[in-house]
Amino acid sequence: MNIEALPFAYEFDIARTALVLIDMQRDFIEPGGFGETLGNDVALLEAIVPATQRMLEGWRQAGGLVVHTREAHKPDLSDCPPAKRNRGNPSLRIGDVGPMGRILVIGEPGNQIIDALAPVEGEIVVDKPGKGAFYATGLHEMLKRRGITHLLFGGVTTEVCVQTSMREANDRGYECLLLEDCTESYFPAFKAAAVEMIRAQGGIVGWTAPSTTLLAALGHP
Ligand code: TIU
Repeated sequence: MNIEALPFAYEFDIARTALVLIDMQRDFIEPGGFGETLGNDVALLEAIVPATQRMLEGWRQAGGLVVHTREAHKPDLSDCPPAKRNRGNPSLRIGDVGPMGRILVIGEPGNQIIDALAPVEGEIVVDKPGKGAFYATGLHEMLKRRGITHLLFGGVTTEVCVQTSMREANDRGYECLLLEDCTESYFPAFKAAAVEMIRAQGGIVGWTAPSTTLLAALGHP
């Protein structure tokens, strides 16, 4: 399959491509979670849910592999370096109890993927202690076993966990495309800059395209 993208056309085979949705969890998208404790307006992120849901449904119907990630730590926080927990001045730190349970802790209500994008059987769910999806997760091995060579990225936030994951994937040899309308930042200018820098210099990190282009190619106009 060949689709229009920037900086030039993107070619992929559905059987070798995974849709990777980064950290679409309540902690970042709903009030009372980690995103809000950092002082952010979470409403901005919620706006991408309908487009991301359409992309997810279209990709499932096409039979493509789906990977969901969650930024998540063990309950004893042994995988959360003090440098991460102590940074800045959030109203609640990782591991503290908030309105949706303990912040960024595996199994807590806030750590679940939002209902609209909930994983279904057969999809990969990765709990990641870092910003990147490949650090300390085994994701590369899981994808290699399935013959995956191409990754379509969506999720939050564009310049933090999405961009970090795309760069990690790029260094591991994947051909990466960012779905522009399925990703968002708490800072619109940072999203715009991240999208630009990913596709600059001949696609130094990868390609970008709107999900509507992908869905049209999959027969979902
Ligand atoms: N998932 C992710 O991007 N984690 C963050 O902490 N992002 C922020 O923008 N804070």
